[in-house]
Amino acid sequence: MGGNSFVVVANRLPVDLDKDGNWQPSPGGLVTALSPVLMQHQGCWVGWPGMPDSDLEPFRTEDGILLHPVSLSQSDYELFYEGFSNATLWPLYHDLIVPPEFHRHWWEAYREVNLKFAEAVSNVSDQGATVWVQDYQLQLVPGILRQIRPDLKIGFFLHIPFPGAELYRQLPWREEIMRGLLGADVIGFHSVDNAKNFLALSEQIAGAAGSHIGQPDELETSGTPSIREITAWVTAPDGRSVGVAAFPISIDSQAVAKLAERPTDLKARLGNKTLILGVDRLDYTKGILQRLLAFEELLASGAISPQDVVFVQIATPSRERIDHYRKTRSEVEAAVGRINGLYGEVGAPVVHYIHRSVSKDILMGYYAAADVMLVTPFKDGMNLVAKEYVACHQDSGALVLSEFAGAAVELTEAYLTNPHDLESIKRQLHAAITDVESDSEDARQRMQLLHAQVMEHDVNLWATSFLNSLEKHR
Ligand code: ADQ
Repeated sequence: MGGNSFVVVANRLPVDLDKDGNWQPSPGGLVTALSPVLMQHQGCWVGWPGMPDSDLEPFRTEDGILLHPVSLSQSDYELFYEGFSNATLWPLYHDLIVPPEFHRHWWEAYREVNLKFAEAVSNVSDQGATVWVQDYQLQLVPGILRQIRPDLKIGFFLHIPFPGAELYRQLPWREEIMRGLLGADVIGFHSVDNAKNFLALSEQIAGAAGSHIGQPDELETSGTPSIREITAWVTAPDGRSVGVAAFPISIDSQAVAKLAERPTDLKARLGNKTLILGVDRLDYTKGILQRLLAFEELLASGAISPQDVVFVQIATPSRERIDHYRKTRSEVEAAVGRINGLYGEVGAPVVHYIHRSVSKDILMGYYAAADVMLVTPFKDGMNLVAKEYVACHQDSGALVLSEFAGAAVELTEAYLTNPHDLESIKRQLHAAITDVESDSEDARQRMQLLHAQVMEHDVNLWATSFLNSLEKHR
């Protein structure tokens, strides 16, 4: 029992089992963000190891992080993870890009699995330990822990957007989830807008529960992206005050920039053309098809030529059993085939499509070589890919970035675009290509500003700011 004074709990452990049976660090925003923090704090990570019905003992990563596996059954995986987390909450929190499904048996599984995670955390946490709960899959964990372990300091961070109250109120279990979140001492979001959405909703729902928001005006004064203090307080139904604030997540900027220094022959292998890059999980929120269509229309109009440009899209397989993900993959792959059929030559495709995960050093080589990075989500909590690209470029290249990515709040010097408007993507992509091809001074200055922003505001600042707020609050 106990033994750990700092515990991170997330749906997944930060490792994957490879085909030789060895644990490898896994890709994904959360892992990228938290690994350096845990190594620094000698912390313990509670999570699911990634395969159903496994019964594993705690073990350590090569970096020395202690991992406590939580066992999920095949049915938990289907109902809690694929169902409620990824087919109910994910689309609801991303502004209904596809319709969320509401099923009572998925909700039951979500509650049971959250209870299982909370019990696992309770078992490994010392008296008075700090527990940092991560993301939308575990929103009931703070509330359960508050009941069974009132001695703990509990933080919660949401990695995806928090929608407006009008959308959120569709959720049949909205009050239970709000009460679950309000079990935390501090609740963190990527942006002030997300925090405001949460405050508005907790006012409506907490009103029903007989509590109120304190000092909501403080949010108004915190509109700068770098603010990392408690910005508002909510009085939870049990009378505790809960801090609510924006903590924009970031990357291990120095480490990323260093990896990008290694020379690659990628540009030469691609015929020294202007290289346009996309890197995403293959998810319908990421707008991969839209950017391909914009690229196709620019080729069709003759604004760009297959002799001069090449597009590489790296898309990690994701949630492949869920219908909307299958559909997105088919649409993307059909577009890649069509564009290459029309504009590619034998031995020289105009779109290169990689549908697998790649190692960090190879990925950084792509970022470093890319002249234009295309990041076009319809909605994204933050988007670390945009920040990784910027860390790899001191004063070269260009970032085309969706206004609807959380990163757009900080990366204001990017070529901002509305991914719902194909003409807007075409315009900004074309401007970015033209500017880098002409080595424009303006593009260089823009990248310098972006680079400075990301180098200064790194993941360590994000984590220490959140943890300091949690410490202060108690
Ligand atoms: P994601 O939706 O996974 O994260 P993102 O923030 O872009 O999106 O993070 C993806 C991470 O995976 C990046 O670090 C990237 O390098 C890596 N990656 C992507 N494709 C890869 C590939 N083919 N091979 C190897 N690595 C790959 C969620 C939210 C985001 C939020 C993060 C962190 O949806 O909005 O920014 O959490 O909070």
